[in-house]
Amino acid sequence: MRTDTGQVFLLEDYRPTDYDIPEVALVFRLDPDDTRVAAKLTVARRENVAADTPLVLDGDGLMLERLLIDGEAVDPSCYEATEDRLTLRRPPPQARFELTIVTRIAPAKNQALMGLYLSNGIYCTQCEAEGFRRITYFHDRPDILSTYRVRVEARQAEAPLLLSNGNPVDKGELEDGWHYAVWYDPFPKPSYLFALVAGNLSGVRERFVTASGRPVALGIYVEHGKEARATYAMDALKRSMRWDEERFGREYDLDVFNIVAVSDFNMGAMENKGLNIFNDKYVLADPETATDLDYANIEAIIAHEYFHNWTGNRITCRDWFQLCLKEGLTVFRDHEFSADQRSRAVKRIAEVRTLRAHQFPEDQGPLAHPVRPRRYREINNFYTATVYEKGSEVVRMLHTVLGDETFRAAMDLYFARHDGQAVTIEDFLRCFEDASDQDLSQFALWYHQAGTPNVAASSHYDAKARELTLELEQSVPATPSETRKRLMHIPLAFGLVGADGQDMDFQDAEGARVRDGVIHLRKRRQVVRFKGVETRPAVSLNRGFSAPVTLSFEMSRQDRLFLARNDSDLFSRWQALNTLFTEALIDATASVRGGKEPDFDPVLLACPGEIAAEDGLKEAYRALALTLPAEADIAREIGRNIDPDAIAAARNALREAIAKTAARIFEKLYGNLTDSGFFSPDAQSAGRRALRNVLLEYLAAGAADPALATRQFKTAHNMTDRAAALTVLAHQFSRTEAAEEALSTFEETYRGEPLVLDKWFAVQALIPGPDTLERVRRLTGHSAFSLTNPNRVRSLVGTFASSNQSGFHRADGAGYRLLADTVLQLDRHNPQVAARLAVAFRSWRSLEQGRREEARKTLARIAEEKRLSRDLRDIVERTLA
Ligand code: B3K
Ligand code: ZN
Repeated sequence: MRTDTGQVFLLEDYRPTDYDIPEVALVFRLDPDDTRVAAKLTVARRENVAADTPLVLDGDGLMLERLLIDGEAVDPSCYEATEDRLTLRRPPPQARFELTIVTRIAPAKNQALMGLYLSNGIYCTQCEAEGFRRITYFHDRPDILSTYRVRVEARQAEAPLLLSNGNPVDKGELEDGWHYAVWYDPFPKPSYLFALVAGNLSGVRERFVTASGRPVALGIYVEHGKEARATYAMDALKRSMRWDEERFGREYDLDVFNIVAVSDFNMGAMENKGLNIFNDKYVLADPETATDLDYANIEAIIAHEYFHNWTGNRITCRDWFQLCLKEGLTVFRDHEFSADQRSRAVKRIAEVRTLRAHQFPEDQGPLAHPVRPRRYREINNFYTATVYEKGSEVVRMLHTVLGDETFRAAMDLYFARHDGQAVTIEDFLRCFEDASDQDLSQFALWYHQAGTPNVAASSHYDAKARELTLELEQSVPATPSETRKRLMHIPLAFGLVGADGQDMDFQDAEGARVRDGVIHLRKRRQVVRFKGVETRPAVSLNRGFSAPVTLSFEMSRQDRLFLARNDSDLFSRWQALNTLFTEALIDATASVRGGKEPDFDPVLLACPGEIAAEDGLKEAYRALALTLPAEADIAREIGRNIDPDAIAAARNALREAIAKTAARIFEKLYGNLTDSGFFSPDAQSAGRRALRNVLLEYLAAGAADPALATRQFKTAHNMTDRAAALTVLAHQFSRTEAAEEALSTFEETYRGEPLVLDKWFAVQALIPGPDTLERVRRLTGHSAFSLTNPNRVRSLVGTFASSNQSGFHRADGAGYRLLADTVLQLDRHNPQVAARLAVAFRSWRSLEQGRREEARKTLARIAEEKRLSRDLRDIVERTLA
């Protein structure tokens, strides 16, 4: 375990290294307990650096066996090697020399899953952010770009497949049943993109011809017998490659592109040059074992990692403060890809829901940080929703502000100007300034300033003057270590919706008739006047969620209902309905806490039935419109003194009231959407299933018995429908015989399918109510559960802590204690996953007093532990601060 030295890294301290390492040659002799790594580094002293300047390389848990300079053993008095550092006190006088470092490592003992480790008998690596230093001593930082030649030697029987980055250049047999392969990657890259895979895997292979006619051999490697489950990922890969050529003019650059799926992985996937390594959850899919959500995630993540080849790999980050340079931009690119492949409005709504569920609470709590942070103790804790999702929103705003053509020109300039370099957010923004001739210094605050801005808006219509006035005011709340905030540039897309539901014309500043547009809010207060507005419109603001802000728009209920029924911008239409639901749920929560029965506006209760039957809308869209805000969404909107039980009661009451109001429509539609038995993962078919399953949830809420859900569970032809029925049974009929029976049938059926059992764990972790804690505790003893597999840990304990509001936030604090126990146990072998789990505490201050105190005590107990990893200590101390 890495010890916590309390060291803080600051952006302003950046300086280049004294020595560069332009070339790396690695030789691995693989053994589970004793792998030998020989690294030959070409070391080049930079200009103006004194000849006797020491060379200091990073390590992490390393054991040095030999050290040579230009082939000669180095005298022990000339260097010092510790587990985490190699210091060459007096490097040779020549400006360029060859340093050979031999280390020994034990992949089988590596449970942190960083560096070289074994997953189910497969050797694999994870080097981002600082895992390469667990393999050999190196300048393990992203501004050191090197070409890599990698020779992998292994026992033929143990590892018939030997992969690394770049192109294959040689292979052959060795003595005693060993063999080898040599790979060369001509594109200089940072060490975090190094990868090696060796094992007994089976491949799905295809060929892709790039726009300029270059053939690329594609391979996706999975466990034997699972080949058929990789075909969807292969299809998604080919579509991604084509899309990047068409939308961004980016072609693939090596002769091969390989993807390997492994079962023990700390996150979703990794974009290593030419050799992406994936959590198998994001590769493997067939109708029997994967849901539509799994298919959509696979498509998005395959695309994301592939897109990194240009945004991240060809152009990389100067230092880890610039993480959003590759992540925010690449998320934007994968969002656009999915929007083009599926429905744009549906995709946008899903993105915004994710942003609000993950990034908003981060931005509003103790872990808030700018999209480009200025300090960190442990960089792995900064792979956050802010860097990724808000980072993507910022790129989307650049697109909104500059328009499609200029945006593309700026991206082209970025690729042309910085190919092969390690750069900063400033370099990136300069391309947009140069391509547009605009000053983006105020816009740049989106990168530098934490916190979710609030925009307060109100409108007034003057019938006589036929003028609409829109008053806008922005404010950015204080966040940790930043109390004074500067005014931001907030691009708000809008439209004026007339009585017929169509967008109305108005006169712009130059007197031209226009229909919709973007307001650029740059001052604290701004008044915008629209002239020539014939009748009073309903104002649709922040269309498409053009800016990631919270919007408080003073608007009559009538107008909001009107927009919920008529707005031509489908995102804003969804938003209007969602706001109405949220307001109703906040009121209902107050009623429950006051001991009163919640009651709801019948007009609102009728909306879901109307939308469900609106044929002009895609099924996937209707499904989203019918989905009530989650308990966590309601809690976030309430903001303080939160009582999760009252929220759950209010939400159940609204669901039931809607179910009663629309019962006939829902029943009929559910019947019409009956599954044909033929499965296709395409967006339209998935949309039909999504709508049908939302309807099932309502119908179950209005029903006295679980018959309908049981029937769907028993007759389902695919995992989407089966898992949805299981969820309804387990959550809405919890602890009934029907629910328990379905759970045990499911367990029986999928005994040998770890990824499906993850769904089974997660469904149970989400059963509402205080008793679920006992169930979760019991399930940690299940034979399929393991603390060393991140997917298992996340599906059971992670799901419980991050998403079961009434279960985790049990009033007696037992949920918090369970999480603390798990986190502490996990921290001993996998700090990254432990720290990630502990993030579930981040909103503790907004709880009601009793729970707040329980959460505080539990956090304090973790903080008191002496032997915490740097990862976990960083999260816990910032959360408590
Ligand atoms: N770049 C990796 C994430 C690495 C996380 C390291 N803690 C996957 C991705 O964002 O594409
Ligand atoms: Zn990424």
